[in-house]
Amino acid sequence: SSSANASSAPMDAPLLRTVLAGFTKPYLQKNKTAVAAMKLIQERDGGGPLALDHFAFRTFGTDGCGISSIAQFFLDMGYEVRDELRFPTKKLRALWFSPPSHQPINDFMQQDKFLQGPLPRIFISELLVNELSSSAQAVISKYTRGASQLSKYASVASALGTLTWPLPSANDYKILARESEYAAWTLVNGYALNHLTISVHQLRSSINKISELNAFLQDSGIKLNSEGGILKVSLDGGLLQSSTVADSILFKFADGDTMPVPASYIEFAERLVLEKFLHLPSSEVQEWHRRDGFEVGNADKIFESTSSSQTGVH
Ligand code: OOG
Ligand code: NI
Repeated sequence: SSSANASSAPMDAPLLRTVLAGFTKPYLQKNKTAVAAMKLIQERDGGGPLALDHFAFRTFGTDGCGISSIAQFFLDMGYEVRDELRFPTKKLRALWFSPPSHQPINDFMQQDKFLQGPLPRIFISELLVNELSSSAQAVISKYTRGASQLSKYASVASALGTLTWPLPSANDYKILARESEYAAWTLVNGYALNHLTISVHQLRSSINKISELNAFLQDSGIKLNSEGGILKVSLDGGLLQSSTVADSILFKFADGDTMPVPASYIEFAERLVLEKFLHLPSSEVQEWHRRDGFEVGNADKIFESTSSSQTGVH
């Protein structure tokens, strides 16, 4: 048929691959710990490419700046919306999106051959802005109102490492930080890649078990998020996650003030083979034979990777 169908976008769509790589460029420039962890893992694992489990973004759920703004690019590229996750205490909700196919794209990030493997899932959260205090809402809307008409360029802004709203003031940042560290993070980082996640079970050495990987990273001096314990395990036992503590970077605010703010972090996920596929020889196990999706209990603790309780920066 000649009708346009986003969900049948070609698997080798160069735009998707190039934009995914583009999201990682500002991330790799800003986040020393993420880069250090990736290098350590790659060297320890024999130098092969690292497969990616998912990319994550944060948004303000108001004025058209929420999940849908950055999700649109992925939907147009053939991603499909999957489950909603809710975090009432943090006043957040999230959606995750599955890639157009589980086929490996072997030349993903081909320039440096650093990241290859299956297309990553996408995890996008949004702050339920209308549940915040009126003072926090007033601060957020100062920025999101003007950015509303730019929301279709969220992915452009992310890949190019820019905000869609004016440079925030230090005072506005502080007002938000008191009430929601997620809000403060989003004000200064915008649509920046919040983290990418290494697919632990796709590694080839003994660090393809997340407990081994965590020990290796900690022995190498990488600080991991300790909220609720280093290792986060889903209720069904099939999704195991850990993450670093976000680096702090010096942010120059609109009024000239400079303050350290949390940037991004890196996550690690091991997905176990589902019970009904345990009979398969390991050489035949595909990504879709494993525990898919996300887990509220894990995610709730992983969000803390950028919080002052983990970074120690108040
Ligand atoms: C997302 C935290 C949740 C996961 O994989 O469950 C998460 C965030 O920090 O924005 O990444
Ligand atoms: Ni994640």
